[in-house]
Amino acid sequence: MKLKTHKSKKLWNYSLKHLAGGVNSPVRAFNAVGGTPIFIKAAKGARLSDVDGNSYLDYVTSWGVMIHGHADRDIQAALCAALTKGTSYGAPTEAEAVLAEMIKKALPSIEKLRFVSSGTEAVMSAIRLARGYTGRDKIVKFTGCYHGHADSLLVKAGSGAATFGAPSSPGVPAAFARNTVSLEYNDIEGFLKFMKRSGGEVACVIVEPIAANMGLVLPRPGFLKALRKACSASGSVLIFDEVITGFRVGFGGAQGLYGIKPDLTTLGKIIGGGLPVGAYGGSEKIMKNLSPAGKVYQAGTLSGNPLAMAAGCAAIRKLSKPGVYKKLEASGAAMEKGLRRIMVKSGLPLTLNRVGSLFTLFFSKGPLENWTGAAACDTRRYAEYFWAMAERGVYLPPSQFETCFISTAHTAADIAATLEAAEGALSGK
Ligand code: KE4
Repeated sequence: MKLKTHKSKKLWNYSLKHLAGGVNSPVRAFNAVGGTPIFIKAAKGARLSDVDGNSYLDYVTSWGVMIHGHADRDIQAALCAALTKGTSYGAPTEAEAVLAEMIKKALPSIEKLRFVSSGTEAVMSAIRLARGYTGRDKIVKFTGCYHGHADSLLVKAGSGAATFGAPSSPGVPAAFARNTVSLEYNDIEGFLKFMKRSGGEVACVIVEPIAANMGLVLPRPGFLKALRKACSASGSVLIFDEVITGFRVGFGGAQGLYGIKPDLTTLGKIIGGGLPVGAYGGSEKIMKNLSPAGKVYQAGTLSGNPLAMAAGCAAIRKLSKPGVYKKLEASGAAMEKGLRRIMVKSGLPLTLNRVGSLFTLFFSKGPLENWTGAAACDTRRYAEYFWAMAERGVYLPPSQFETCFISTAHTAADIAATLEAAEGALSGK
């Protein structure tokens, strides 16, 4: 049935008058799927309600933040308690160190950490720290991985890929981009060849250990190990950007899942329980170079904000309970089993990648192992699928190059309803 969108349309015109591009983050403008962005009024558990009264099963979950579902009772209670004591002091509080200790216990590669207010800020600071620690300027990233909007990372593979990066956005100085090399994700040989030649100039290699910003793309066996070995050999800092995978694919993140110890880790999303938080941390040897102990400067008015710390502690505490990841895996496996049946029945060129509660249905025959593969997807077909699912009460990421997230609030009945919607959406019924 056609979605009622009258109020969303009205609010979209209002927002376009006051907000740049009508949104506070580009993907929300629905450019990749067309149509009017859906304005959300409220959310509870696995469901979103929009301003026109439509209800959806939510697989964006605020881009992976809401692993416990929306308006979680325990997180809300922690926030209400913190709220009575004020909202921001700009001074140390106990809660910051408590949350830091919880994160360290989950991710033993982190001996010291620093909270900031977004994933971008965490990555930007980690890169500066790696450059300050090594005294080198060059950094290596992988095409299709997204690490936030810091200048050093808005860089696409330049001509000849493994030479200079080129800005992927106006405003990023070419001189800046030249210090970033973007290689192909999962291309072990290409990476080793580059590091053999230039590893001594590389301050850090930053990677999404499981890539979730080209749609979900898993590391090939040996890929992460090759990064670890080459960084150790060249004295480059290995940074795992776990803003998405941290506390998502397991309590120990992707580094726990794959048993690879990075030198620095960046975090965000889940650790803030729905409030703005980022974090970066690693070995004492590196972290002691950060101001005020060391000379690498980084600061932030709302870093370690009491409300965000309270929400983050509640969110991580809930994840430490037995059975949480077993439930997420069971939901993910049920989703995968159902989608694979529907994919065969549809006869369409489709590929499904999944790990735990993360999955992406690609409109391409695949396999999907890097950006080259992802870029070949039929994004027009994805856009049709997005709207067909929205009309059936399922809210997917408004881009083929994002990942779906299942929360602990999604029930078996929700998964079944989603599969029924997908069967209809893919068969046009
Ligand atoms: P934020 O600055 O958006 O908190 O985090 C940046 C970031 C860093 N690293 C990874 C691996 C990320 O996925 C992100 C941000 N993720 C996107 C969604 N894929 C945020 C959504 C948006 O940009 O609106």
